[in-house]
Amino acid sequence: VFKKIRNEQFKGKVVTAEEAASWIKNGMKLGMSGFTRAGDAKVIPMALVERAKTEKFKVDVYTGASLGPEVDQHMAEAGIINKRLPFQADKGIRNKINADEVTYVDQHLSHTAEQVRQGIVGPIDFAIIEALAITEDGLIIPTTSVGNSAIFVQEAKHVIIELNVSHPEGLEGMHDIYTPAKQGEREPIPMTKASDRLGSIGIAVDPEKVMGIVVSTDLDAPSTIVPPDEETATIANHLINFLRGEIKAGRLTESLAPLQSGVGSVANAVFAGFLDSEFKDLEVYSEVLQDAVFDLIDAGKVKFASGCSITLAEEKGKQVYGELEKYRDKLVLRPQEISNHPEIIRRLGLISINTALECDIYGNVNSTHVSGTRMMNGIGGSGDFARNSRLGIFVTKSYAKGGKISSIVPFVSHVDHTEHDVDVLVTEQGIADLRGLAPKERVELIIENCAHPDYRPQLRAYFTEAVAQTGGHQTPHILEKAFSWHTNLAKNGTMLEAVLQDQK
Ligand code: 0RQ
Repeated sequence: VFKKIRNEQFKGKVVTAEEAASWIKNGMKLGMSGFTRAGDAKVIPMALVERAKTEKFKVDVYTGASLGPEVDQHMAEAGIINKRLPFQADKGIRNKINADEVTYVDQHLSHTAEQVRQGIVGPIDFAIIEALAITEDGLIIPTTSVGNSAIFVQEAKHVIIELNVSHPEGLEGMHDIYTPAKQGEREPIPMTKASDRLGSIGIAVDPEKVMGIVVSTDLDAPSTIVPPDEETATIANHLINFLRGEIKAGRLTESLAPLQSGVGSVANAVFAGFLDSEFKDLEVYSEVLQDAVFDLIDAGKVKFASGCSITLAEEKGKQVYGELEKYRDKLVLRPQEISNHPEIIRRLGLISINTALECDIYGNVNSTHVSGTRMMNGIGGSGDFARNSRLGIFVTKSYAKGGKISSIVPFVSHVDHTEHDVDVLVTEQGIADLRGLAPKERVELIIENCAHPDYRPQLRAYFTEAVAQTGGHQTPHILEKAFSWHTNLAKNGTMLEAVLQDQK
């Protein structure tokens, strides 16, 4: 342990998780490390869960993104989370959110740091940060993610460090911590390439603010990603053919442009699809680096990857962390306000690929709310990227739940990405390039290329009726029918007209 605490001012601060947890009082606001199950503080949350057995209290939990089971399952189920932001992806907390037991702020991931800096989110009582080491200069070296840790440490009243001795030492040097000044006093972010380094290898902290250091050996919970299936592989193929067209049109070269992909099975499958492509010298400028990114590095397809966290399935994690040296000069981990910063996304001209739950005939996308009301995970970084990238691409299967749900609907039941932010839509059926098209021009393209064949006739019928009824307004809708597909699903268990007719 003392090899990892390399600054004298920190050495006397080691305490137990129980002691650190006892400092946390009812009503406090915690800024915790962790992004998509990577780099979370783990033992202090579990000590809080233990305390909840004999004491009633609630805290607000702010993080980088979704956390592993310690917080988003166990703390949630213990009933000690009052408010949570900006992203989650666990059934335990999702159920509490949708049962009105946890208040959830679903936020663009680049926005949290700005709101912490302004004191809108906060003031933060404790930053609880997992660390690999504390350097001679007193820098906190993060572990497998950076998330919002730097801004939490900067703005919190007190800091607790979870020194995790199980992570590989080779992670040191992979982080690039750059924190913009407050708005109004800010310089341009000095980045012109995905591989640029802007800051220091760790998070600067006033030693006076560090109340304790808790030693931990718990590893990150592995990602639960499922391997590509036939349909997600087909989605990847459509997308790759589309990118070939962009090269032919002279808008891209074989090294494309820096790539971003969202979290989840579809997004990972799309990246896996690049393995068999002719594209080369690719760069990744993303937030989560999932398994497929490392496969692409191994295959020599990706020459550099910038992210904010590394989230791997169990086997892939063993391989990557077992030979970290191999990836050292090809990787950098940044704070999420940099990985997701609109200024950088626009400057680098990213190709961004994120996942929709549903999309409507005009191109609006819902990524977060099942049937308009129930929270799934959250918008995450998808909005940061979609709006500001060169190409905002959304992928989804054309149907869900065995065909009872069409992913293409007349009107999305919740809007995360407006028709202005969605350039290209891809399903296993095909691809719709919506760029430069007016709403009515997009309709047939989306129906013919992306909707499941079973649903095409009823989508066309809706549009025809909407045009007739409005006399061809800019965006024709029949307001009393716009959500009829969702109400049919709720009442009768399917959106499919043919089945509904049979039921009658
Ligand atoms: O349900 O798990 O019960 O089978 O939704 O769908 O097809 O497995 O896809 O794992 O990629 O998740 C949008 C949720 C997709 C995710 C979403 C049901 C479907 C299945 C999952 P089951 P799939 P994925 C980077 C950027 C938003 C945040 C984001 C997500 C389950 O990708 O949260 O992109 N994205 N952030 O059956 C009802 C529909 C449905 C539906 C699918 N129309 N109605 N249920 N499902 N379509 C991440 C960060 O920023 C951190």
